[in-house]
Amino acid sequence: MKACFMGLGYIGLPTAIIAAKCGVQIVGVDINPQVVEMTNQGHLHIIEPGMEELLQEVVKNGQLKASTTPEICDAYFMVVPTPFKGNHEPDISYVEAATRAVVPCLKEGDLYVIESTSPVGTTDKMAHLIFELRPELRDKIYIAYCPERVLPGNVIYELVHNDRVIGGMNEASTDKAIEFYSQFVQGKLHRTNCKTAEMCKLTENSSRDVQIAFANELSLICDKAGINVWELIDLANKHPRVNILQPGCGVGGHCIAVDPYFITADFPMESKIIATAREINNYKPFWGAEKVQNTMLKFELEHHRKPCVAMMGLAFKPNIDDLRESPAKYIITKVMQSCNNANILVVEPNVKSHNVFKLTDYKEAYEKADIVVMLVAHDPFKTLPYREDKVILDFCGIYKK
Ligand code: SAJ
Repeated sequence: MKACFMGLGYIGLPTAIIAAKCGVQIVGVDINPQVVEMTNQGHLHIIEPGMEELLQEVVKNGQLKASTTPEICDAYFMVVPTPFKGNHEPDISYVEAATRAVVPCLKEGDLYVIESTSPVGTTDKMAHLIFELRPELRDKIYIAYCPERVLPGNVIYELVHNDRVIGGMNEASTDKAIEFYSQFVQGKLHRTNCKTAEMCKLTENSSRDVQIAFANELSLICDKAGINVWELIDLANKHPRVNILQPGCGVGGHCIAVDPYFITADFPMESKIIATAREINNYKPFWGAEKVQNTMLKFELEHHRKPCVAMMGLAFKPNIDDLRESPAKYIITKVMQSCNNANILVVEPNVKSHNVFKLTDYKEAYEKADIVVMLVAHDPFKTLPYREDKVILDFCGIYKK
């Protein structure tokens, strides 16, 4: 079995590596020649614990090679980004480009799978494109959609153990895709059709977005009402059928803050809760920045000097070094712009250095600061004792105050 993975990013590369480890011959394709070169040298261009050792092993034993162009294989996987355009409209141009690139390689009996998070109907659209370009392949190839579900940082375990949803264009396509994934997935493989599988991925991330929005909304209400939101949620969660998530400084990353728009763009009249959740979660970092600015002004009025402020955390969630689409980064940038960078200490223990922010050690910043803003619940921050002599804005529940 020889498989081609189109896209060697945070999902494509680990999946290709795990499949190679389980005996599939892999050609990994990426448009970025640097990624291809690094991969062929056994160097991981993404950050994922334990993955580089596996890459080196499969490159060394010839199970995986990378290239900028696809070649003739038995199965093709589209694992490219699906961002959104200006007006939150999904952009499936990378999926289309990857599909066009593999079409000349397709032959009777091959399997074509989309893993990229995609709006409902994308698999049908790509099938249409394939058959337009290669009409002789109609009913001769297998087409399916199979979304990924892994949590960055825990990919090796989750790729193998998570259940997967597999939706074929027809029963034979579902069978063929299940046959492929059962080579390396130990979780259950659930059968469905491609539209349901596409919607399932969007539903999973929208569900989390809505639940986080509920927690964030509570935090706004509690702030006004003078109620400790952390205590409130802990108490409400004592009810056997209530399970509220934690508020934070917003929703970051490239999945949960993006995927719900793939539903709202296509079903605007029907997706009111999903759209509102997006608004609430987008508003939270804006609210956070205002809160910090107001606290700084209050301090200045009371103490007749500008405060020193420690901004604790830059990443988009706890204990990772990924800063992309981070609400904490947004808050820091906004606050710095409003005060000409004066007296702001930026802390991110998971990153050595940053090209925009000068980073300060977390203990040093905490010691020096008059105002401490807890933005991300990184583990090291939890070791800092609560200090009554400082103003502490706890946006992520370090002290639950
Ligand atoms: N967050 C909160 N409060 C919470 C939980 C999370 O504010 O109680 C925030 C985080 O700080 C972060 C954002 O939400 O800014 C997203 O973090 P996350 O851990 O919820 O999710 P991601 O984006 O790292 O990964 C998600 C996962 N999806 C679900 O849990 C439904 C993962 O399984 C998916 O594979 C991934 O999206 C993806 O690639 O789609």
